[in-house]
Order: sequence, then structure tokens, then C-alpha cells
Amino acid sequence: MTPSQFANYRAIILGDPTCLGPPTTSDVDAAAANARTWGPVINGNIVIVGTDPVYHAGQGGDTVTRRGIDFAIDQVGKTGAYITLSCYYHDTAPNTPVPLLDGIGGGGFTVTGVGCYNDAHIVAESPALAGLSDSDISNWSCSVHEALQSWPGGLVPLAIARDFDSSFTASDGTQGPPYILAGGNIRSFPLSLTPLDDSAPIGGSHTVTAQILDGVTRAPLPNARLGFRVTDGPNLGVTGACLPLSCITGSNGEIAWTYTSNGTAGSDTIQTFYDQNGNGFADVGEPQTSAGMQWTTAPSSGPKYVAFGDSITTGQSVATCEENLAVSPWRCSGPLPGTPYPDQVAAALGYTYSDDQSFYSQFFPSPGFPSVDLDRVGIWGEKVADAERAYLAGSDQEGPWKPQFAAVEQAQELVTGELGIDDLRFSDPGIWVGRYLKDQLQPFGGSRVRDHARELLAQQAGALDQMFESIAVARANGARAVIVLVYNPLPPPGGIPGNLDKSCPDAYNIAQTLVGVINEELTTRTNTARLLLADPRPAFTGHEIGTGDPYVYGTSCSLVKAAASFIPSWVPFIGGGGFNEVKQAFDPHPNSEGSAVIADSILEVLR
Ligand SMILES: [Ca+2]
Repeated sequence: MTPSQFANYRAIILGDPTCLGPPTTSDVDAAAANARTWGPVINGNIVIVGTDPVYHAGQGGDTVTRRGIDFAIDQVGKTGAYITLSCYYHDTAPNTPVPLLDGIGGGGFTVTGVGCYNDAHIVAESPALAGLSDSDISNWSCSVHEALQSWPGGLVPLAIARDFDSSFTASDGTQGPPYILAGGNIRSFPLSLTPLDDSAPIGGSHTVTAQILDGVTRAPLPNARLGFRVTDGPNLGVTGACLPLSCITGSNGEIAWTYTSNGTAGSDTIQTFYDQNGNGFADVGEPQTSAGMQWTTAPSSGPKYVAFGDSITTGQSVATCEENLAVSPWRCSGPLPGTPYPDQVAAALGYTYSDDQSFYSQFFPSPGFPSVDLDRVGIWGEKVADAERAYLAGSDQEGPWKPQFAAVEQAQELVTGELGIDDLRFSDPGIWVGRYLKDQLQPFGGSRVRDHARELLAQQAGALDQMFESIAVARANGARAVIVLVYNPLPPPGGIPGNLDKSCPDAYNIAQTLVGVINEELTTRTNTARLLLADPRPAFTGHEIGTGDPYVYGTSCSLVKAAASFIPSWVPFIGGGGFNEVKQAFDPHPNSEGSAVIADSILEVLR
């Protein structure tokens, strides 16, 4: 199942199979195998139980199960979780990781066996254990099978194995490792923190508010000195500020504490403690509790729409591409003969954009940029290998403009694009003629073209990984991402009635093989990453090179003519005269109509 399928459920329940284990059961092992798929989906109430309430149904366990499941499903439109560890970790060694929980709240749970422990104590208020008292959950023989030693900051101990050890001091000052954790609708008592969990882009500040109550009267406790610290995560040990500055509570029993992210993404655990002895440390026995904070890499501002890719994206044609790397990140300067598809998508979605090609050439890597909604960063002839190299270097090889993948990571609302077809030497008719055409004429023609294309593609697996990782960053910003499949610009055999050029079917077959290999790869990766896929290929049918109403600039599918020109690439030969005419005749780039149908294929999947 995919994350979105898990997210359709009201709760994920991994119940107690009546004290099985150790070891774990096959059902739980199956859940552990894809813990990072379903775990991050959980955004509702969570309860994690380190015992076997089903076995003890008659001793209060039935209520624990019912309350826990009611709690998990309580938030409409969210996915909660009720998970028991049953007896899987009974008598296990200290600090044993729990792979089953790796996807929850940033992961990092460890447990220890506690023998057969019977002194259970509730240390927070939550519907997850509503109506139950310490005596209801104690003396089950055994009440506790395993206790937690580490867990993400957004979860709060609900019940502890009191006095098993002094590894943890609860919000009421009692000691012992927790064996029931909860997240969501829970408030530790009498010392609590809000918000219990939050997230924000790196670099910002975050404020938590602690409140301490009188454990008996429940009235706010004044004159209490509270301490704060980040005990785990990227901002471990950070200095923050209290309000009031003294960190001593007033009549409302509250202190706010603010700290600033150091710019590293990750999950912080923020602790507050009642510093009863005033030594600035959280001593054993001083009430303490914690909250979680997720720092994300999402920038606080960036373009709404980033369009990456190769020359299909740039809007140029062979005829108008005046190669000038000094001034143009699109690799071509000069007027655009057609409207690039990203501009058409932007217009349809109401994004503002600039037609001024000089604008991107002045685009240095600057976090403050840009002021327009569309950042069209496709580069003529760009390979995914080029894009990866530029990204890793932090600057483009050919100019001062921002690497495409760095731009992708800033997208706030939408990313579109594709790369990779040029890695297969699609724009290199020299290899078509020198290698592919020859192979095409072999028995079982085409398979060697495909094998070679796959070989070339396999060499770029890491670059494609980077492309999809950068898209994942944009996804974390909240952007949608659409991968655009590559069309075949050449007419199929018989596509041009009366066409007598015998090389056209070979040219078509070679192109079809190359396009097929990259599209297969892009489709697999797009589906794995759960992105959207736009397929403009059907719209190009009947509008290929040489047809009456072409959506591309080329006019001839004659590979023989292209061969005759010994074309090194689609970029025009400077001062090339007749060579340029042949290249123009074979030009595969989309004209305005071609760009329009690509734009339509994107808009269709966004609806
Ligand atoms: Ca202290």
C-alpha cells in the first residue's frame, strides 16, 4: 500500500495478539518492513502500549484497548494509531531499537524489558486512559512487559513503570520508564508544554509555553522556576529566552520559551523542568516533560512554480537558437519563436511570469529571489548528468545562474519538467547514423539501440536519484510535481502518406526506442515517488515532423539527409550555412502548438 492509501484510514491499529513474543510476530514484522511508509502518515492521536491488555481484558485491559482505539480514531479527517508492543520485548536488553515504530514522529524508539512489572502510574491526562486509575492498570501480573527509553519529542508518557529505575522523571516528579506513550490529545500533569508538536521552516524561531499547576488543587503555581533545554535534535543545547525573563512563573503558572533554529533540519525534543533546587539542571525527581519540534528545509519564500528540463522547456527552435553561453542560461539567446509550455501553464494557473530572457541570466543563487511566480530554468541540451553536477557544485558549469535542481527545491506550489532524454544522446544524430542506424538494420533491429540506451541511462541512476530527491524537497514545501513524458517528434511508418524517404521509418524507430527507454524510467520513478505524470504523446499523434499540421519545427524525417550533414548536435553550427538548414529540417522542438498540448497534458493532471 502507498502512503496515500494508508492515509485514507481513520487509524492504523496493531493490536495485542494476547501476549505473543518474544520474538515479534509475522504480522508485526510485515508492518515493520514498511514502517517508514505508514508511520509518517499518522497525523491524528497516537497511543503506544508496552503491555498486553487483551490477555488482561478482565483486569482492566479491555478498557485500555477500548479507550486506546477510541482515542486513535477520535480526530475526524486524520489518521491515528493504536499500537501495542504486546510481549514482543519482554525481558529484552536495554536500548533495543523498535523498527516497527521507525516511521512515527521521526522515529528513534528504544525499549527495555522490565521483567514482570506491576507498579503502573498514570502521569498525564488524556481520553486515551479516561476513567482508569493507577489501581486499574497495576498488579496484572504482569502490568508492564516492556518500557520505553527513548522516543520522539512529540509523544508524552501517559503511564510509567513507577520506581523500576530513575531513568525518567515524569511531570509530577515520579520516576520510572514510560510504558504507555501518547501523542495528540494529551496533557502531562501537573507540568505541561504546548504546543506538543509543531513544524516550521529552518532558520525561524519557535516558542513553547510551559504551565505548572498545583498537583492537588490544580490551581496555577506561581513563583516556580522553570528550566528549558533542547535535549535532542539539530538544536541540541541551544540557548533560548524565557518570558518573563526570570523564568519564574507568575499568577498564571506559565513561562514562554523561545529559541531560534540553527538552520539544520530535523526533529528537536524540547524539555521543560521544574527547577526546584535552582541549579539550572533537570535533576532526578524534578518534574519534567517534553515537546517535539520538526524543522523542515522548506524555504519561507520562493517561486510558486519552477519549470526545469532541457530544450523542450525553453521555447527555442534550432532556427532561432543563437548559442551564447555568456549571456543565456537557456544556452540560446535571441527571440523565442514560440511560447514555452511552462509560460502557458503559468498563464493558465494565474501565475505571473517574465518573458525577458535577460532576467534569468542575471539570476545568481540568491535566497531572496525571485519576484515572479514562474522560474523557468530549463536549459537547452541539458543532461540530467549536467544538472546533478551543477547541483553538487552549487553553481552551473556554464554560467552564474542557479543549478536547476537548486531552483526546484525552492518551488512552493508546482514543479514540472523532465530530464534524461539528452543523456541517451537523443540530440546527437551523429550517433543515430553512426551507430543506431547500423544497429537498426540488424536482425531484431532496435534491441541493440535499446540496450545501449539502457546502458547510458543506468550510468545516470545517481543523477536521476538527485532529480527526484530535489523534487521531494519541493514536495515537502507543499508543491505538487508533474513529470512530463517525452514525445516522439518523428512520424510513424505510414504517418506521412506518399512519403518516399526510406530512412524515415528507421529514424522513427530509433526515436521511439530512445523515448520509450526514458519514459519507462520516468514513469517508474514518478509512480514510486507518488508524483503526477503528464503524457503529451497522444496529442502529438498526426502532428509530427513532416505532417500537414506539425507541432514541431522540423519539416523532414529524412535521416539520410541528417546523416549527410554530419551533425554533431542540435545546436546550430556557427556559420553553418547548409548544415543549419538540414538541422532545422530535423528540428524536434515543440512549436507553440506543441508547447500548448504539453501544457494541456500538465493542466489535465493538476485538475
Ligand atoms: Ca534542578
